[in-house]
Amino acid sequence: NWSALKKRSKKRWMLVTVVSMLMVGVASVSILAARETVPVVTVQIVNSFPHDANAFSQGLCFDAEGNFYEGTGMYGSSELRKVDLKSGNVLKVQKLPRDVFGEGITIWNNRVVQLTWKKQQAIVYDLATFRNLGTLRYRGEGWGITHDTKHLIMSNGSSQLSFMNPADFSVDHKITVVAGNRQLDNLNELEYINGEIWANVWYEDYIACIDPQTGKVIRWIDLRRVWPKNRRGDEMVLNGIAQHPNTGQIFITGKNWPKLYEIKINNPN
Ligand code: DDQ
Ligand code: CA
Repeated sequence: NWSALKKRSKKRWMLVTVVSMLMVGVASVSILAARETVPVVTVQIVNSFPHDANAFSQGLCFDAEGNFYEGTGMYGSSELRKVDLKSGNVLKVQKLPRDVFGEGITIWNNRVVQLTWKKQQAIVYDLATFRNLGTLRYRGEGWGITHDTKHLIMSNGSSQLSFMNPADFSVDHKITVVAGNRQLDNLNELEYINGEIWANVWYEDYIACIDPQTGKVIRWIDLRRVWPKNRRGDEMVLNGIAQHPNTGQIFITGKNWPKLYEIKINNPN
C-alpha cells in the first residue's frame, strides 16, 4: 500500500528532524557550558606598528634589555630575526636550513632557543651574534616556547605543556591544559606573563591565559576585533605574543600579518 508507506516515511522524517534538532541543541549547550565557566575579556589596541607580511610568525620575545625578536616558519624561508619594534625593520637575521620549519623562540642565559616543527630538535644561538651554538633534542613536535624562572615551557600542538630543564632540555614535568571541562588542544606560541602562561591556540581568535600549576584556563582574551582587514587567508592565524620586560607592554601579531599590535586588556565586567 503506497500511501501507507508514504505516511510512515513522513513520520520517520519528522522523527529524524526532531532528534537531530535536539542533538544540535545539546551540542551547542555543552560548548557554551565549557566557555561559560571561563571568563572572556576584550582588549583595546593601544598602538600598531608595521610587521613584515612575509613573516610566517611562529614566536615573539624580548631580551632583558627590551630588544625584540621573531622566529618565522615555512620550509625554505624560516628565520630567526632581531626586529626594530617601531619600524618593523629586520636588524639581524639567521636563516634556518631549507628543510627545517622554524617554530617558537625564547631567550635563556644570553642564548636564543628556537624550536623546529618536526626535526625533534631546538637550535641554540648566541644572543649577541646569532652564531649557531648547536642543538637540543626533544621528543615529538615543537610549536611554542617560553620560560618561567626555573624552566623552559614548551607546547607541541596537543593540550600538554612540558616544563623542561634549561641545562639539558630534559622534561621536569607536564601539565594538561583544560578550558572549562574540555582539554584544549593545538596550544601554539607561548608567553609567560605575570605568573600565567598565555597561549595562542592554532586557528583560534582567542588567547588562553593558563594557570601554570593546574593547567586551568583562567580567562580567554577575545581578539576577534584585532584582526587586520583581508587577513582571513587559511593559515594567516593569530600567532605571536611578547611582553616587554621593563614596561610590561603586551604585543601580539599573526602569521603574515602586516601589523604588530600593542594591546591592553579590558577589565572583566
Ligand atoms: N604549526 O606551526 C602550527 C605547527 C604548523 C603550521 C603549518 C602551516 C602549514 C603550512 C604549509 C606547510 C607545508 C608542509
Ligand atoms: Ca612569546
